[in-house]
Amino acid sequence: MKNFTSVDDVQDLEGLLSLAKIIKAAPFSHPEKGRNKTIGLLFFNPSLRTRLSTQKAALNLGMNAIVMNLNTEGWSLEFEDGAVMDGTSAEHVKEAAQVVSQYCDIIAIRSFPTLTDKEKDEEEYVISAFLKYASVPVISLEGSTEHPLQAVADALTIEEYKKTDRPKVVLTWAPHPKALPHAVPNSFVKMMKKVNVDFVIAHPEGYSLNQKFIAGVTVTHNQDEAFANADFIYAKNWSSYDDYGKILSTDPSWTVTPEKMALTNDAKFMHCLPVRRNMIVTDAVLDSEASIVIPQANNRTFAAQAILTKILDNEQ
Ligand code: SN0
Repeated sequence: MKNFTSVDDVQDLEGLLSLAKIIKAAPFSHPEKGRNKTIGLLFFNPSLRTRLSTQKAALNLGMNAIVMNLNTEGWSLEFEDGAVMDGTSAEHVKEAAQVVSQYCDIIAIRSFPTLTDKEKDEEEYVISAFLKYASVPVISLEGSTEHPLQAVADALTIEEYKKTDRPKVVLTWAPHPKALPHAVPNSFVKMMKKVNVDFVIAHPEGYSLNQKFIAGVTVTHNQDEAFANADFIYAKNWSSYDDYGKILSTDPSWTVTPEKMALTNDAKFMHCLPVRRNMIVTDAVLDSEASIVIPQANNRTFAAQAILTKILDNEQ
């Protein structure tokens, strides 16, 4: 694997998930693989799990990890080719990406969408610029349209907790006070299309994800109907895609409650975290046996370690 910026970069998903399981059983068995290699983790936005689990994965492989919060500590970067830089941007990504490539063997980047400029977001203008100008592999730590490391951890978690060969998985929209990106649901949808699950998306009207991602997937506006017989409930908020970046609803009837969970086939509750309690999901569900959000977050390390292994080995 050269770069990992999309779920589509995985050629052999079954192989990747098997590798993640092997790594989870023995995370310290290849301490030499990353010797004298450095990963640079560049953040334009906040992070807890992604930062620490990717750093931990790198350390487990004997790599060095250096981290920088570019938004607060770095020079403000210019991304436009040919720009006259007479404004606030001090440095062009062209130099920045080439320079960081000399210090790091892998560059990993988190860059959320603007949620105002759809075109720019869809171009993944930050990650695309690093792909263009960096001379080393690039990993997405959540871009504007995808969060592929999260999706690998999610697939691993479903694999571990499923009770049937083909479980029913429901991705449900849930209310949130802020406008949130589409990256997590987009990558989750891409991933669910690649694994053996019966997959349904439930959301209120106006919250359709980009057709590019959901083509061929069953979508309903009836959450109760979707929850019937579900084995996994994956809750997530996202802002409107059609009315780009807007909050059209905070309808509390979409919050995941014990009553909603009672409609399922004793489903497990999943969320990528951070989660707004009693908005997305009530305390009663999040603190119940049904919730697997903590082991789900733990799998972030093994997903990242599997991806780093593939990149270091230059394997599919
Ligand atoms: C991000 C998102 O893409 O939805 C990161 C998830 C891994 N989530 C948030 O920004 C939540 C912020 C909040 O205020 O709850």
